Amino acid sequence: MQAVVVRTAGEHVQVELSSGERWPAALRGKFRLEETPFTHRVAVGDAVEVRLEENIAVIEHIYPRRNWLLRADPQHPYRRQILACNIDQALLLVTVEQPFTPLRYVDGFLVMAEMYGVPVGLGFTKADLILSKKSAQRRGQLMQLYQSIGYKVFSLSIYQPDTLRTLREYLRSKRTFLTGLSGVGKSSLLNALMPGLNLATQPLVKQTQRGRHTTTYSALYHLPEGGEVIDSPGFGEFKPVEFAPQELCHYFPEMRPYLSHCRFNNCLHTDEPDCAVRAAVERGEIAPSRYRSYLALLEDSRTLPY
Ligand SMILES: Nc1nc2c(ncn2[C@@H]2O[C@H](COP(=O)(O)OP(=O)(O)OP(=O)(O)O)[C@@H](O)[C@H]2O)c(=O)[nH]1
Ligand SMILES: [Mg+2]
Ligand SMILES: [Zn+2]
Repeated sequence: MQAVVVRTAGEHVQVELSSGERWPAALRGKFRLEETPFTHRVAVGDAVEVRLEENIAVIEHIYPRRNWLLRADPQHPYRRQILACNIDQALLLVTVEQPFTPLRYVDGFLVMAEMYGVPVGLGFTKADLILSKKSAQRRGQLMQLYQSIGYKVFSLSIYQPDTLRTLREYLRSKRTFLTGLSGVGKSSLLNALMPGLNLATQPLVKQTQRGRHTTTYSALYHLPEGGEVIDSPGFGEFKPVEFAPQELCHYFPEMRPYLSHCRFNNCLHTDEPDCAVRAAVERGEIAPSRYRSYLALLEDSRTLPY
C-alpha cells in the first residue's frame, strides 16, 4: 500500500495512508544492512510502499525521488542529510532582528535550492517589530535585492492577518518546505495559517536573541485551502554538497548573464583578468553581499569531501 512520510525525528518516522490515517513506521530490516551516504534513509515527502502490521507500518520500498534538498550533515562531514523531498517549492523565513539572520545563511539556502531546482520564496517576517533605523533599512534593502534577483518576496507578521493573504496564494495546492533559523517563527506562522494546529512555539533567549530549538522534528501539515507545508527544526546552516567550483556561479541567477563575457571560459570570478562578474560587482550591478557569499561558498567547495 502506498503512503507518504509525513514526520521524521531521527529514526522515528510517521507515514500517512491515502485514507489520511497516520501510522508510526519502521524501515524493513534490509535497509539497515545497506550502506548509505545519508544520515537517515527517508525524509518527509518520501513516497513509500508500506505493509501494515499490528501497530506499525513497515516501509518496504522507497519510490524514486522527484527532487530533494540535501546538505552536509554538520555532525558527520561525510554524510548527507535529506531535509525534505518531492517538494514543489520552499519558503525561507528571514528576520533582521530577533533573531539576526546572516546573509551567508540565506544565500547558502538559495544556492542549495537552485542546485536542486526548487523555487524559493523569501518571507521577511515579524513585520510588526519596531526596528532600529539600521535594521529597518537593511530589511528594506534585502527585500528589494532578492526581489530584483527574481525571488518571490513577502513581508509577513502573524499579528497582521492581511500580510498572510498573498502568502496563502503562494502556498495553495503546493507542497512547501518551510525553513529558517530557530526562533524566526516557522511554527508560529503555521499556527496562524491553520487555526487549531497548536504547534509548540517559544520566545527567544533574552540575552542572545536566539531561538531555543523548539521544533525537533520535520512534519507535514495540510492547509485547509489545499496544499501542504513542512515545518522543520531551525537548521543552523546549509552547507551545499556535491558541486564543482565551476558550477557555483550558475546558482547565482544574477551572475548568469555575465558568465559568457569573462575572458576565460573556466573563470572562477576571483582574480582572473577581464572577469565580467567582478566588473559587474564593481559597477554595482551585482550586490557585494551576494558576491561575498559566492566567494565563501567557493572556498567551502574546495574542502568538500566528495
Ligand atoms: N513579533 C512577532 N513575533 C513573532 C512572529 N512570529 C513568531 N514570533 C515569535 O517568535 C518566537 C519564536 O517563534 P517559533 O514559532 O517558536 O519559531 P520557530 O522558527 O518555529 O523556531 P524553532 O522551532 O526553534 O526552529 C515566538 O516567541 C513567537 O511568538 C511575528 O510575526 N511577530
Ligand atoms: Mg518551530
Ligand atoms: Zn569571471
